[in-house]
This record gives sequence, structure tokens and C-alpha cells, in this order.
Amino acid sequence: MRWIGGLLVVAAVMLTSATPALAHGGVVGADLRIAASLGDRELTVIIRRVAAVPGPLRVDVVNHAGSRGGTLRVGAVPQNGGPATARELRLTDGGGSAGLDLQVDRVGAWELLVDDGRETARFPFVVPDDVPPAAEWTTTAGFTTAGGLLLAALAGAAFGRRAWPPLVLGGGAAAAVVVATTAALLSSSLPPQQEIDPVTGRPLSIDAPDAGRPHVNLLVDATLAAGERSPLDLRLVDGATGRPVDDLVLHHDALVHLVVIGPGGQFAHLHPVRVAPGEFRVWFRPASGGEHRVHAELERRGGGVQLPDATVRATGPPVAEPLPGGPGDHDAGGMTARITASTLVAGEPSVLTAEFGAAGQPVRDLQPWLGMAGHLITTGPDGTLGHVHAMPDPTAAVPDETVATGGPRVEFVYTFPTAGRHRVWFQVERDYQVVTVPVEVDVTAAEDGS
Ligand SMILES: [Cu+2]
Repeated sequence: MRWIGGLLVVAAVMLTSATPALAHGGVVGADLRIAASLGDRELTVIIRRVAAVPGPLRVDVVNHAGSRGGTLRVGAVPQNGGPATARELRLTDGGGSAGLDLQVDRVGAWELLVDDGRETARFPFVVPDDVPPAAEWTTTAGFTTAGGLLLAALAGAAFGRRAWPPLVLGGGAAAAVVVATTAALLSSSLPPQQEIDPVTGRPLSIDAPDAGRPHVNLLVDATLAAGERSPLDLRLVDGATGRPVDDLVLHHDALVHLVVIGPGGQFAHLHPVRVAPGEFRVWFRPASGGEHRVHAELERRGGGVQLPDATVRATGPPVAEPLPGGPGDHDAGGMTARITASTLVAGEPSVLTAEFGAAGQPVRDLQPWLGMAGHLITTGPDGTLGHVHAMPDPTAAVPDETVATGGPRVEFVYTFPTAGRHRVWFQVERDYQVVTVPVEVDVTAAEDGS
């Protein structure tokens, strides 16, 4: 019976060695999370990594509080043409996540189409060619089957009464080993895995550091009137060639972040959707007439972060926002935010914190927004815009919005470039609602002027 023990070990090794192959060929990299202000909805579209081709493409859509429910049409289409698969997605009302499965049948560049009946947002994504090829799955399946059959054969030989079942099972195991070995030999001739940028589809490489992508010109076309929601059309144009810029990568969970500052201190943080190469659209309702500053934050592949800006006018009477007040307690989103600021000297790092409480208790269910625990956006007397993120809590991973474990304290470090009165906006998310806390701080000039 000693040989049976030896074979049991072999079978066990076959079964366990099949598992690393599966893990090795499984999902690589992260899901894509893309903030999108589509029509009058604030969404986060999550494109899950594809595990096999052909196979399912999982898409989840987070609808923020205050965005109405309803139906979206969601489809995937290969960028080199080919039939689209599309399905209807019923959004949750008042905050939450809904999802569906689409089908992808090839690797390469795709677009996810999200249609709200008025606009079709087109999100570029890539099904990378590091998706496990069929040969690798066959290897895994073959060795697993062989191990299982061998165990069954051994059990049959040890405990069974008839002679033929172990023979049949053993033959099956041998055949499975042949299939698995053939597939393994085939897969070793496949090109090695390479990490692919999930938006551009090109290999991630270090040979093209931020080396001279021309700046992006931001052209804004809109007919705005105070109190009315109208489309804001953005064209991103290459500063050298004048061609549409369509090589944006995801930067803090969006292709384009847009901060619009109104003449009366109004603030909006929006995420325009891509409707065509180099063309983005967002619906915007100015609260005031007058000149609005439009600041975009985006990143070109190999070109670093860029902050192009523009101005648009809205017709209507000027309206001033109520002055937000300085550090101290502020009510926002059903919470009290206790704001503190230290240093506040131009050119020196300042620490700004917001500590959130509700009903006398510390808030511990903040959700990450745009992949961060909190955002701080600042604008000063000279109109420069700053955007910093909360210092990460080293004990907490920041996965996606469905995990609500943040708070009560978010802390930012920011160096104000100039002296004078600055307006800052703290932004956090809770109950799928983005909560904005405006505060004014006075920054003094450095003493010795050196
Ligand atoms: Cu943003």
C-alpha cells in the first residue's frame, strides 16, 4: 500500500500546483472608477476588469444622493467597429449602486456607452491582452482534472471492490495530464504579460516620462443664463497641432475635473463626460450672472497634469453667495464640520482639518470620493486654484464609494502661494452625497520676505 501513499502525494501536488496558475492568470490591475456628471445626475461608473475573453464585462454605476433614479442604456462597443452589446440599467433612487453584465469578445480598445436618453457618454477602456488566454485556462483545468481523477482512482483502488473503476479513472487522469501539458507548452510560446494602461491600451512604460506633450487649450462653448441648467461644451485642443486631445488618462478617478467659480464666490466641482474624441459636455446651472472661471484638471498620457482654464459669461443679475465665515463650526450635509487651520503663512505649509460630527457623535461613515478620503479646493486673491487631497490614513485602504468607514477627521496640507483672503472648500462624501464646506482663511505674508 506504500505506492498508494506516494501517488496520493503526487495527486495532491497536482491539485495545489494548479491553483497558482489560476492566480497568476487572473485579474490583473484595478477596476476603473470614473466620475461622471451626466445630465443632471452625478454618477460614478465602475468598469470591472475582464477576467476572460470572450466573457462578461461587469459595470457598476453609483448614483449619488440627489440624483434621480430612472433608466440608463449601457453598452460596450469595440473602437475598431463591430457590434455593440447594450442593456438597460435601472438606477437606484437617492444614492446607491446598481450593476449589469455586458459581453466582450475581443481584447483591445473599447468604449463604454452610457446613454441617459439625451446624451451618450463614451468612456474609453481597454480589455488588455493579459487576460488569461484559453491555453492557460486549459492547463489549469487539465491539471486540476488530472489531480481529481487520480485521487478518485486511488480511493477506488484502496477501498473499492471492483478492479475496473480505478483503471478508467487513472486513464482519464493520464489524458488530462496530456491536455494540460500540451496547453502549457502552447501558452509558454505566447508573448509575456505586460501591464497595459487601462484607458489608452498602450503598455505602461517608463521610457516616455513627462517629456513634452504639448499643453491643452481649453475652449468652452456655452450659452448660460443665471438659474437655468444649460450644456457647457468643452473642446480640448492640442496646443501644437490644434487636433482634438484624446489621450487623457484617468486622473483621480475622472478624465476631466472641472471647478467653476462664479463671480459671487459660487463653487461647482463637476466631471464632464466625453461625448466624442476631445469633446466633453457637462450640464451647469449658474447661480449668478457674470463671468465664471472654469478650471479643468486633466492628465495626458506621458504629459503630466495640466490645469487649463477659461472663462464663460452668464446672463442675469449678479448674485453673491453668503460669506462662509472663518475656521470654527460649520453646518453641512446634516453634519457639523469643525474647521481648524494652522500656520496660514504664504509659502509655508499650512495644515487644514475638518472634523465631522452628527447628533453629538463623531462621524465614522464617510465614503471615499474620487478615490480619496477628502478633497480641498482653494482659490486666492489672484485667482489661482489649488486642489489637494486628504492625508491618507495609513491604517485604512480607500477602495470605492460602497465602503463607508472614513472620518471623523480629514486633514490636508497646503502651501498657500500668496497672502490675502482665500476661500477654501472642503469636500467629503457621506450617504452617497458630496458635502461641501466653504470657509474663508486669511493668509499672511512671510515675515522676512526672503
Ligand atoms: Cu474632480
